[in-house]
Amino acid sequence: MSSIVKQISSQRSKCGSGSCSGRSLSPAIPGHESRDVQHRIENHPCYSEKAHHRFARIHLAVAPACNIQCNYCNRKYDCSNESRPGVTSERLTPEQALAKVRLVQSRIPNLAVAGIAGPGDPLANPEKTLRTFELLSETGLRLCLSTNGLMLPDFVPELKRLGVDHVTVTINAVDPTIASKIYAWIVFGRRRLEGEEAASLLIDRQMQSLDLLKKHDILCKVNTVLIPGVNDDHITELHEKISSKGVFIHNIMPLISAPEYGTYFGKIGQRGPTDQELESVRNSLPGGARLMRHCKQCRADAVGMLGEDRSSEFTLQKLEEANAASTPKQGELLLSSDPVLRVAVATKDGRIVDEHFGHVHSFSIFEVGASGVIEIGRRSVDEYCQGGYGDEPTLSDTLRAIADCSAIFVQKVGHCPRKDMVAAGIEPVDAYAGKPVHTSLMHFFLSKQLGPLSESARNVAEDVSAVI
Ligand code: CLF
Ligand code: SF4
Repeated sequence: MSSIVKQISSQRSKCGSGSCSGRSLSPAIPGHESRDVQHRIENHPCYSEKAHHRFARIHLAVAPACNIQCNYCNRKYDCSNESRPGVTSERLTPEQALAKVRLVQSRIPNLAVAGIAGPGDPLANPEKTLRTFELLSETGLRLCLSTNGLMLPDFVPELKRLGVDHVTVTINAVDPTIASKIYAWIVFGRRRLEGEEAASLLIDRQMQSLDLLKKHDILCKVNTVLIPGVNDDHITELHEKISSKGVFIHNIMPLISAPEYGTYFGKIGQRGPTDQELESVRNSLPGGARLMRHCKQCRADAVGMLGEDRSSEFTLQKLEEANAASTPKQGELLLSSDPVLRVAVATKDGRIVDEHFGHVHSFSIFEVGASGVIEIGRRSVDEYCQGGYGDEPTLSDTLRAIADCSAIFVQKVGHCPRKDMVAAGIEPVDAYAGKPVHTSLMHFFLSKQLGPLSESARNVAEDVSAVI
């Protein structure tokens, strides 16, 4: 039994269940973001419309509980703030979530983002959510969170520490009278509050959240559920308020309501907006945060590109079957007969090729093949640059430490070490300086292997090339 399968089995038996800087982040003109922001959204399918044609995301359903009751939500189903009503997800433990991500990474090479968006509110389940992000830090994926914002002020610094760079807060009103028509109750500090008292507290906490996200330089998206006759005349005020707090992008989503979903709004016959009403509200907004128009209201265990649903390919049962069939050793790709390249990458955080060869203290070692990219470990080396000159014995030791790699990705490398690398059979590559590690590795691999690969792989290569 593989270690992954053992992990899953033991978790099952336990739970028994099977679903920088204070810079301004708000671009005055969409499409003219700073290089830093551009880099942070270029492979996030929700924050960049361009990226949603090229990159996939996975949602990890590790958070079952919620601390508020939205009138458009039925607790039998997933959090409607990031999910269509009426679909349920398999709950995962954090360890199962990591195993699932590993499998998906091996099958969907353009996977770029891992998000936690339910099925309840991630921060009403802080242990599971934070533990999952901790485990995911080794995957090289962008980490994303979606929350109602009630508990967010307590966790922003921790989320930043864990590498969560994108946070969505669902805010449906900034006026307590209007909000009290949308939320039945909230639970805060062991107290259950209702009406305008509950709505005021929730809004205060959401506004605090936006300030803290800006302070900690985390990109923020606000989701708003458009509810005709309830908050449709209030969207401009809401949009101006959140824009003034540095929110990057605003996603105004239609209420999806039907009696069979069993929600309060469904029962009282509250309708959702027509396409024309939705567009009219979006088009009436003044400048400020850019607008997201490509949301697919995906489910809390969504996998793949936005708008495609591959979650059924990655259920817990499929995960167990795949691992039983392949029994991969740690560090091996699932399809061991595939050609595989091993590459040493100079990267500080495992995500970006951002270190000068002369300053590296450890290399991340990756294997890349047709079935995906996987990090197999880190190798420590001594710093080659000794303040103006390179230390030759250190260079020899470094090249020995990565002798099994066919290439080395660096931000920059000098002429002398470059010659020695080539002589040692290791290709120095600085073409991906400042680029995402996983995408760059896949682009490098596909460029080398294009001939023997299938048409679909060539399509992936073209997609990846477009953003490199
Ligand atoms: Fe998921 Fe949400 Fe992150 Fe995207 S979804 S947690 S920001 S990675 Fe995206 Fe799906 Fe719309 Fe959400 S299309 S429902 S906006
Ligand atoms: Fe439902 Fe999400 Fe609202 Fe909680 S925050 S009540 S899970 S829609």
